[in-house]
Amino acid sequence: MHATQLFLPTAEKTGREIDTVLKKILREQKMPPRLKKAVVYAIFSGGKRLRPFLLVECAALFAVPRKRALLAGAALECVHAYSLVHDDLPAMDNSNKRRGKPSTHKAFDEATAILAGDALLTFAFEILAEPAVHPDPAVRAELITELAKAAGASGMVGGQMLDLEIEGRFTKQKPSLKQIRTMQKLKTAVLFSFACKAGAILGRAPKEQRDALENFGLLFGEAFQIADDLKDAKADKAASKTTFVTAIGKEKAQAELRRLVQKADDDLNPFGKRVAMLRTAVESLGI
Ligand code: GRG
Repeated sequence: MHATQLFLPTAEKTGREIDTVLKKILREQKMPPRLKKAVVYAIFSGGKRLRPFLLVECAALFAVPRKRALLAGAALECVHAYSLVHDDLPAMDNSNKRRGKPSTHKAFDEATAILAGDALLTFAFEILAEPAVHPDPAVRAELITELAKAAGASGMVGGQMLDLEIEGRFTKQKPSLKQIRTMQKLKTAVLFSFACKAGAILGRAPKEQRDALENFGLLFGEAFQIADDLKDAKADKAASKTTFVTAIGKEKAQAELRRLVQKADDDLNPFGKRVAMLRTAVESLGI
């Protein structure tokens, strides 16, 4: 079963709304036709839109107009799509398939895939700078800063670097569990954390609630990564890939997943009944 299967009906509805927003804003973008084709290919190839779903759900807690949350979610999805395009490149994970289809560099070529990734990354910040995201420029600036931090060298890009190191490209030293944990946190969880925090930023949430959602997103992301690794455990072992699961074994990883799910769920307590959907999302990772 896929990690996110349980709460797909609601996530799917948000996903469709995100697709509508992305289609509209991409239609208005001027760029060379081949680049546009590659960007469209990369972003409309069946992603679950999980990060925008979390952003929209968290923003709803503070009565943020849905249109604003969807725009910010679309920006976040652009960053996610870029990361997958670049991750699949021969110099990175060298993956010919993504979501069951040829990866972008296979459907086009390497140079076009690199540029499509670059375009998606920069496009994300262009979207967040739009007044339609929030009338207050200070809120938009905060979203831009936080996304830059989450996606950049101290976040996802840093995590990808650690992943290459752990893979043994530059040294034969065996990675510690702490290093693997840090890598997974940066590579995956920080972007989930941004998703939840962004909802709070858009809603000008009080610090306590914003911190709780930021932490919730981090735990959700860590749990999501372990759930994903558990799903891929057999293939990862065969490919000698180092993940939390291959490092500590399936049983211990399951226990860690349950612990993270419980902690993430606890972070939602201050929000009462309004977080039923988020709770279902969390539970679907660990059951
Ligand atoms: C190249 C800068 C750079 C970063 C790459 C995110 C990432 C870092 C690599 C992707 C490879 C990977 C397996 C990451 C772990 C996180 C993960 C499971 C991503 C897939 O996320 P989903 O399941 O993807 O949300 P969909 O297909 O639904 O969009």
